[in-house]
Amino acid sequence: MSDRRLSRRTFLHATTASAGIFLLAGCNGASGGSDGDTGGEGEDDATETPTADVEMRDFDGWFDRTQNYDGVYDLTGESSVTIDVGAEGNGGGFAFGPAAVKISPGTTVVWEWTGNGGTHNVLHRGGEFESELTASEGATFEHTFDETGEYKYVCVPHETLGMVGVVVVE
Ligand SMILES: [Cu+2]
Repeated sequence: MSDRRLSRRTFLHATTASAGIFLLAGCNGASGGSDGDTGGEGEDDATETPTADVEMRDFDGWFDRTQNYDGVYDLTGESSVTIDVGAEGNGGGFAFGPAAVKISPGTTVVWEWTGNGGTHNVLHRGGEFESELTASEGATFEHTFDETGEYKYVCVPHETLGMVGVVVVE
C-alpha cells in the first residue's frame, strides 16, 4: 500500500527525524508522564516518517569505486521503494541513490531516472532484470524481488565510474 518515494532528500530528512526520536524520548522520560507507561505512542507517531537504519557491509569489494556508497539502507517492510538513477555521485550524476538497500521479499523496487548524468540503465549481473538505456527524466523501471539474496547491478555506461548498486533481500 505505501509507496514511499525514498529520494536522497527523504533519507536526509529521515535521518534528522531519527535523531528527533531520541530527543523526544529523552524529553518524555524527563517530564515524567502522569498516566504510567503509555510513552510508546509517541514513538509510533514518529516512525511514520520513513526511517532507514544504515549498516556498512563490504560486498566483496563491489563498491570499491563507488564514492556515494554510504551503507545499506534498511527498508525492509516497505511494499515499494524508489532508487534514483542519476543521483549525484562519482563525479557527476553517475550514481544510484541510495547505492544499497535492504528490502523484504515481495517488495517492488522502482528505479527512477533523475535526468542527470546522461544515459543510464539498470542491469543485474545475474540476468534477473535489465532496463532499457535512457536519459529521460522521470523514466522508471521496476522489479519485484520474491527471493532472498544479494542482487548486484550496474549502469553499463558508468560502471567503471562506480555507478553500481545492490539490493539485499532478507
Ligand atoms: Cu549511468
